[in-house]
Amino acid sequence: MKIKEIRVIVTSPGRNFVTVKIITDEGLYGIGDATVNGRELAVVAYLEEHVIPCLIGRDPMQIEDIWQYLYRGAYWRRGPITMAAISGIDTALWDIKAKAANMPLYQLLGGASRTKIMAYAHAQGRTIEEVADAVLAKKEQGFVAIRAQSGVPGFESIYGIGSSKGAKNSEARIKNLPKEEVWSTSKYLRHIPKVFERLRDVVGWDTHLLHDAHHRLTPIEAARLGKDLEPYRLFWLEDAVPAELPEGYRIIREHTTTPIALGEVFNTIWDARTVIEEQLIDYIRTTSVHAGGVTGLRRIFDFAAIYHVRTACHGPTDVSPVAMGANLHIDLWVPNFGIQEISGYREETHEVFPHAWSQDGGFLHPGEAIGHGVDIDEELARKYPYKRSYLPVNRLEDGTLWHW
Ligand code: KDG
Ligand code: MG
Repeated sequence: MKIKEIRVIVTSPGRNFVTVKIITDEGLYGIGDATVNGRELAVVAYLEEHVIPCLIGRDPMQIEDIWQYLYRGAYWRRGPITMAAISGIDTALWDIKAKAANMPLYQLLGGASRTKIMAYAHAQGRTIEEVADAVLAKKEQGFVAIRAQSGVPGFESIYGIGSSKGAKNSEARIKNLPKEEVWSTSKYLRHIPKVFERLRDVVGWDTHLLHDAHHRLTPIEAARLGKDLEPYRLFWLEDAVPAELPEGYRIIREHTTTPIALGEVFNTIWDARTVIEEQLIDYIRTTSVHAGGVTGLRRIFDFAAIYHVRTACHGPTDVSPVAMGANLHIDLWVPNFGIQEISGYREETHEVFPHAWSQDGGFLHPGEAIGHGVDIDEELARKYPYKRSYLPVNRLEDGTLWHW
């Protein structure tokens, strides 16, 4: 079998997605997600100009060799753009291999280790009562794990969820440039423990509660927040501190027993090494789309297992249903599974990416279709042209640029 053609499909059914489609001379094809939110076309150029010409005519069964060729062979290793391109190719190749083997991908990985995949949903609100209502609504839908995000009094936006009141007619929105938000860590730190105190009152103790600090704290601030949240027994505190300095997580660990999750912006096992090896985190949140496909993710998760770190694939709306499908096969197999995020997709996204994976209340399953079970309707995809779009940026009250 040989790789005959590779297409890069850019579509925007509600938001932008970059999808790789690898077609073989025997008619089998596979697809992979290569989306980097806000920098999509950089991955398209990387694939079209530098990756695809090297792969035509190769044996698609040699997944590991192709991975190493694209990773080591480029000399310029790692980074989100390179790794998303490798991820898209790798996921499509695993799709082809599983189809050729006539089995669902999870069987090829070693078979199912569980019958269903626990997922967590997002709940957010501007006020504590709005958050409480949103959490109860998710519980009602059958979720046993819920991430709760709250507005901070005095600020218009609800951080970390990508949209906010007042953004609609802002100058940035009109010019299609990044929206600017305002942030105060001290106000946030005072407010969040009150949110979780109330949430425990309304939701009880059987629902797992999670919180995402979205990289906004320093290590000592994160340590204090973890400590203040201990009475509410969080499932985890996510992305407390940017992990460019992984050693910073030692400070958090020394001060709190609140479990720590990290890794949605990691691209390789090297990014994850220190925090896993030193047992500074409890959950590793890498996904197939940003950390090197099925090959990269499997390697990270196996490494994490040695250190009692459990898995928690990132699953926001910008991780496409294709990567979601691949992640779910890994989730079903991986021995050290923890949880899977799902923030939900718009109807048109589901239509462009028909998938075998399914949701039953707060639990997911990859399905029994051969391959990873996700396809792309290319004709429909053409109806949703790419629109430049950015994540917001964040400033402190004095104008200093901060982490978003
Ligand atoms: O593209 C950025 C989003 O994926 C991110 O902001 C979502 O933090 C996120 C999460 O935990 O889902
Ligand atoms: Mg996050």
